[in-house]
Amino acid sequence: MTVYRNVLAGSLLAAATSIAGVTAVQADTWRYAFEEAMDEVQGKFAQKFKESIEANSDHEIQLFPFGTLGESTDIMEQTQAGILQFVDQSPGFTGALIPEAQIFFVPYLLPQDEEEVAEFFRTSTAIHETFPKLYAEQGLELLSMFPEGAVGITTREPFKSPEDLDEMKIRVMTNPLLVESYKAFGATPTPLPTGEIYGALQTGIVQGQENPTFYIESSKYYEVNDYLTYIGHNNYTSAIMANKDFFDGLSDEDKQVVRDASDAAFEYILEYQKGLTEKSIEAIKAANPDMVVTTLSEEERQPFKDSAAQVEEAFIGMTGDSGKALLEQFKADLDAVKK
Ligand code: 6CS
Repeated sequence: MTVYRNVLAGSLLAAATSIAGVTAVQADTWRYAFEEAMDEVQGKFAQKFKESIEANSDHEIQLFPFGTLGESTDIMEQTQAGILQFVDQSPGFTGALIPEAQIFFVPYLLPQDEEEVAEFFRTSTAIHETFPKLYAEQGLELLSMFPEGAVGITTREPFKSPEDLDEMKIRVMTNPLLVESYKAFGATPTPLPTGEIYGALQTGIVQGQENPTFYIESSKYYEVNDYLTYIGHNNYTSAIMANKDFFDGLSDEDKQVVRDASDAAFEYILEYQKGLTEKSIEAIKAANPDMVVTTLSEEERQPFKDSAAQVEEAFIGMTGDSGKALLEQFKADLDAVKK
């Protein structure tokens, strides 16, 4: 009997070891880099994504915040090369790789209303069908595009009109359409990587920059600029994607785990941002009591709005028929979510 028990125990142990062995082979560590710090919007999204993947599979996610692996263009190259499995890169930078992604820089295209913005990202055919094909051509599986908040412009001197922006150098992300957009606003656009913004503002290489409010607060641009102006021209967009070969090689079950994690992080990040702009403005004012926060009136915005047509034309010039069709789809998707 004892012998029988020992044999049985031995074979159970062997079976358990083999199951453990199989599990160990399947449990991978996936690397995910993003363009912001852990406690900024992209970092919050990434942590939710990680939490969901790790709760629903044996895989582990290793997070690389801004600065740990280089600039935005570096983490994109590393993802395309398969060194990283996931990357969050804003169309502001992807626009240099996928010209159509620059659509997010046609001024006044996205609505101001946060719920409309959220619903657009949730339901848009352009986002869920057209863009995935364009990203796939670059070896990327697009998982989610999400908003990061209304874009504000910080400057050394106040402005209310395109004339006031004359001769002002404004730092922008490195894509040609954003350059066109700031030219149309009357300014002198200066494309620079993220890591150079603060120094450029401090030394006067540029006199201003644009970003969502939480980022202006966390990056402390209020230390070097005293004016924060909202002209209502845009909402900052970001996107998370996977290396396509890696994603295509996953089991159907793992693909679903990844998609579910991305959906969970999307809903979470919309909720997380409720009231964030207002909170950040308060924090900025507390840190720099000299900060003047201005929201231009409809009338004051009009000359900036008038420049949108010229930027739209430039977008079509850069992207041809593909961009034209995308723009039409984008507008139809936006119409569908207008309240
Ligand atoms: O302006 C930039 O370069 C940075 N802004 C934000 C909101 N996120 C990351 C990006 O690199």
